[in-house]
This record gives sequence, C-alpha cells and structure tokens, in this order.
Amino acid sequence: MLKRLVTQCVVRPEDIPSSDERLEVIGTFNPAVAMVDGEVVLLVRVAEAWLERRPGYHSVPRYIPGGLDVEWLAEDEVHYIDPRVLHTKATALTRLTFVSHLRVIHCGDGRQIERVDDVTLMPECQEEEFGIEDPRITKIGDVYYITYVAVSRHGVATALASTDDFRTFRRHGIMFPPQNKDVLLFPETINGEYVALHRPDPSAHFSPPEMWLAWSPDLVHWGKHEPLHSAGGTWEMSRIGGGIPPFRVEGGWLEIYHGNTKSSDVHDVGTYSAAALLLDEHNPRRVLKRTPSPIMIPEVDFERRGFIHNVVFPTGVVERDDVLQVHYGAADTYCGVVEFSKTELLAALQTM
Ligand code: MAN
Repeated sequence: MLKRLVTQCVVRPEDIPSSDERLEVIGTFNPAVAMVDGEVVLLVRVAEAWLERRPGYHSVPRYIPGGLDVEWLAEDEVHYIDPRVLHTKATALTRLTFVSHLRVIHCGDGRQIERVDDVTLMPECQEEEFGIEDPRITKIGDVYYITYVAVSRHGVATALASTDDFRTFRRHGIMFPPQNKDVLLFPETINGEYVALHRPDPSAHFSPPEMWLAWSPDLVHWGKHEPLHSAGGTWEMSRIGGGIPPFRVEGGWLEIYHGNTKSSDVHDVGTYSAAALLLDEHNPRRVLKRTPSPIMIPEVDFERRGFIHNVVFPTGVVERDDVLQVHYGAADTYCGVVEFSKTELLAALQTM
C-alpha cells in the first residue's frame, strides 16, 4: 500500500439538498474533478431514493418525459441482489433502488466544500431513465469533456457532455452503447487521434474482466478497439475499470484504476480497491509497468461503512508539485480525498 499523506471525507449526503421533495439523498460519491480558475470543482454523483415507503414493496424511482416517476415492485416479485440492484422474477430485468444525477460542488483546495451551486445535470432522455452516474472529466484544449454513465431500460451505456464553465453543459449523446462504463478520455490526441479507455462488459466471460482502448478522429466515431489490461490479481478478478482519466507523468501516462474481489456470497458486493498502470507515451496500448498490488484499499471508517461497504473508487486527480490529490467515491456514499507523493507512486510501479 502507498503511504497516504492525507485522508479526508469531503462530501456527505447531508451536505446536498434533494432534487425533489419526494426523494432523499442517500449517496454523494464518485466525483469527477476539474481545476477551474485555480479552484477544485467536483461533479458529484448524487444518488436519491424514494422517500415514501410501502410495506411489502420496493420503490424504483425513474425519469419519464414530464418528470419524476416511481414503480412499486412487490417484494415477492423480485430477487433482491444487493442494496443497489433488484431483478424482476417474471421478466428477469434489472432495476435500481435509486436514481442518480450530477451536481457541481466547489471545493477550493480540494479538501472541503466551499460552495454548493444550484448547477445540476439531470437525466434528460429515455437512455437516462434510471439515472446518470460516475462522471469523469478530461480537459482537452479549453473544453472540459465529461463522460458519464447513462442507465435505462436499454442498459448501462456511456454518454458524452462538455462545458466551458460548469454553469451550462452541451450534451453529445451516447458514446459507447451498453454494456460499457468507466470510459475515460486521454487529455491529448496521440498521433492525431483522440483516445479513450473503456470497459465493455460481456455476458459470456471467456477472460477475466478487461479494460480496452479505442481511437477516434473527432470524439464521435470510435474504432480500433483493443484489449489493454486483463485482471490478474485476486483483488481485481470480479470487476475492473478505469478510474482517473490518464495523465502525463515522466515516462508515460499514469492510469489509476479500480478492481473488485470475487465474493462467494452473491449478495455481497466484495471489496473495491485501486492500483496503477504506466502506459507508453506514444503508444498507450503498451503497458510499461504496473503496481503489483493495490495502492489503495478501504481503510478508514467512511470507506468501510456506507450504502455499500468497503469501496474506494478513484475518479479524478489534481497535481500540485510532487503531491497527487486523488478524489474518489467511498462506500458508494461519500466523496473522499487522499494525497500521495508522486515520487513514491512512480517508484511503486514495476515492470511485470
Ligand atoms: C452497478 C453499480 C451501481 C450502478 C449500476 C448501474 O450495479 O455500479 O452503483 O448504479 O451498476 O450503472
């Protein structure tokens, strides 16, 4: 494990008002991060559940044309998978117990909330019916590009938006169709093309989970898909995915990603930890080095206890000289920040 110079809880559900009087905020987590005019700005996933309870039923909140709606599913008609997910028995469909949107939070030096703006990105179309989640921000030129997960009856897709100022946003539609999430853009074109790290989620598992790379001339047409990294260690055998948009370090691109352990209990989500990869500067298909084991595992109380226990899920970084300030989701409930020495992190990378 890497030595943490700082660990702090930055945003809690009680810090953020609900978006509707019929909803309650149950999680503020998985924040995308940008430096805007010298200030750290977070775009936080706000998960909300239906406030009213009906004995014998689960509520499934969702957005339909015209606004917010709720489906009531009888307890004996669904399989309860985990606190997030239900499966309907008759139709074998997946439903979520909450709905998410994104909210702008100004955080000054990145360690605490300075101001919560009224600026939100809300689900807007049928592909976002069950919520928008887990954004990542990459500044390319003067534009902040935001990749985010769009969840709906059509599955879990990734969409693209952009902004110049975190007050107004342009929506660019679906970027990768279901099932694909943890999509991160590189901050520069490489050999004249945009590059994205993505995580297809096949229904037939011929390999351990994998992260892939894709290339595009215009951020619209994506191709040249190829596998980048397959899970190797037991800590990442169940799920894997890009975390922080790759950033330049001496010797290449640094990627901090998450992995999840397999758990024998189907209702147990397992533990989410994080490790790092170093990719070749000119040819990011080449993994030059990696950390042989996680650099970050759930350690402190707010990472170990929450809506989903034992989750650290890095989603953004701010660099200050030798300090890497890593923002992450904790226990699917909070936004946390840790600080590492960049020198120590680079020294932990090994040629495998
Ligand atoms: C998983 C989890 C949830 C998320 C859904 C849909 O079940 O990551 O938090 O809401 O996928 O993306």
